[in-house]
Amino acid sequence: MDIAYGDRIPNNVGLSDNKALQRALEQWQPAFVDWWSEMGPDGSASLDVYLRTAVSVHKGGWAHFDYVKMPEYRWGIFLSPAEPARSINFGAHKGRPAWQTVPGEYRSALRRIIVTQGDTEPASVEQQRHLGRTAPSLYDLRNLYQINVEEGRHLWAMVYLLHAFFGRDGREEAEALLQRRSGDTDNPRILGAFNERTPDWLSFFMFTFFTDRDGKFQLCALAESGFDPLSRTARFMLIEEAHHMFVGESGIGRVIERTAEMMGSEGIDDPVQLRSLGLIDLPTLQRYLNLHYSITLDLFGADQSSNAATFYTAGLKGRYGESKIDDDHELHGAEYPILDVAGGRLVTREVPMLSALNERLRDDFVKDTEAGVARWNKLIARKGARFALNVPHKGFNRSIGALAGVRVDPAGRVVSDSEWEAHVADWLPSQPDREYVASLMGRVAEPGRFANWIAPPGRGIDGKPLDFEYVRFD
Ligand code: BYC
Ligand code: FE
Ligand code: FE
Repeated sequence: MDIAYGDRIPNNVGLSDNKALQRALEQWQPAFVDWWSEMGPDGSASLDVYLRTAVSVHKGGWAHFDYVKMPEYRWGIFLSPAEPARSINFGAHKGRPAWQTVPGEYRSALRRIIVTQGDTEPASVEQQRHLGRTAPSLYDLRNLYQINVEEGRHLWAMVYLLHAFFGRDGREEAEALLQRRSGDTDNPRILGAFNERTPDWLSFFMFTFFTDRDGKFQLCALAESGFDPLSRTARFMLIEEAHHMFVGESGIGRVIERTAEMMGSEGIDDPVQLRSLGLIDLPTLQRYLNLHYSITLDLFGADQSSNAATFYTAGLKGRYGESKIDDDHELHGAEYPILDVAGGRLVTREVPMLSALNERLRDDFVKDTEAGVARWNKLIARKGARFALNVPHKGFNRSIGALAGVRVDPAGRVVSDSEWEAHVADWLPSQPDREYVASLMGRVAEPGRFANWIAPPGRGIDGKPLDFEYVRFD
């Protein structure tokens, strides 16, 4: 089905044929707009931003670029095309036709997954709302806003599922999604990482590299769902997610380029000297990496989780690449290694794979992350700098799962509290690191100009030159 752009809510789900649903969503819409104006990008309402909007769900020409004022962005409901005769490909219902409505016995589990996913989307917009004030270029400002409107659309995607399939309690959950606030002590967002601050652009790029990548892996697992509307929704969201991770990887890559250039061509390795040149030294970058990596690892949940086993057996949430895995897709008798502490050291222990599916998805994420960090290291080497970034051990700085409360250093050694205290400033961003990075932040709004601490990108957006006016302020 093509996208109905004439409708108040653009959609390809035939909204105009379902008046009750249309009315319910049209009632939620003003609350969303209010939330956006209160918690969305600070001071952005009158700006003209060169944004991409989805106009089709088919491969190739789905994106349309033009200047848009963000409050007028056409947030809508887009599902990837249905696969004819799709069946459930894992769990106890393997081989049966995929569900087009919610199976009664899994209603609350499914709602919980959708609410958890939905909660992260507005949370990230809230976390990023001040960043526009200090964007290092118009190009970067535009990318931030693109991500923000798409995370807003991801919220719409989950709210559609809640309204269309969960009746009154779905509508209540949809309202609550606009009421929780990132970092609020009384009514916080559901998952830890989404209550952290994103105070500067180094954090923002790390967030989009690591935390949006959790989005990728969770959405891939949901794209496998036997509940077809969730699967189709997740598949369309994944197309947007790719750009978010690109912003993170290329953003950090450009910081590295600037610093490694100075290290390689001038032979300056001393962080103090690099800072005096207004650059972000690589040890500082490593500490930010350590923080965002470990916070994001926690997002995958406990290493052993009965929820995860239930989600899988019920056919609601699969593994990454489920249909490409060669096994029984029910995991009878299968085992999987998880980490544990024994005799003051980290050890691995085999447990039933069904209970370890969070760990397995985390490990898939780890591999993807390592490949990205290896690309950064190539960049460093190409500039002739002698430094390598490391992905810390999976047990480092964890707050969820069996290793919560165990002190593990980035190399994977269990350490005492006093050792931790003595070294934590080498491992995680310190107050002086944060102050230094904050001191670099300041809006650069002249087309084609970039802040000193970051290199320009290789090319512009939508084939436009780097000095294109990606955001207009008048
Ligand atoms: N923080 O059995 P467990 C994205 C709770 S990112 C706080 O392991 P489960 C995006 C848990 O709720 C993708 N609490 O949980 C990225 C449970 O609470 P109760 C988001 C946590 O259910 C960037 C208890 O601990 N999508 O899209 O197996 C920008 C026991 O835990 C945390 C999803 O996450 C935490 N980190 O696993 C914008 C997909 N972790 O019941 C967007 C949907 C766990 O004891 N969510 N808890 O009160 C899920 O599949 C699962 O809920 C989780 C948790 C994998 C997150
Ligand atoms: Fe998202
Ligand atoms: Fe995202």
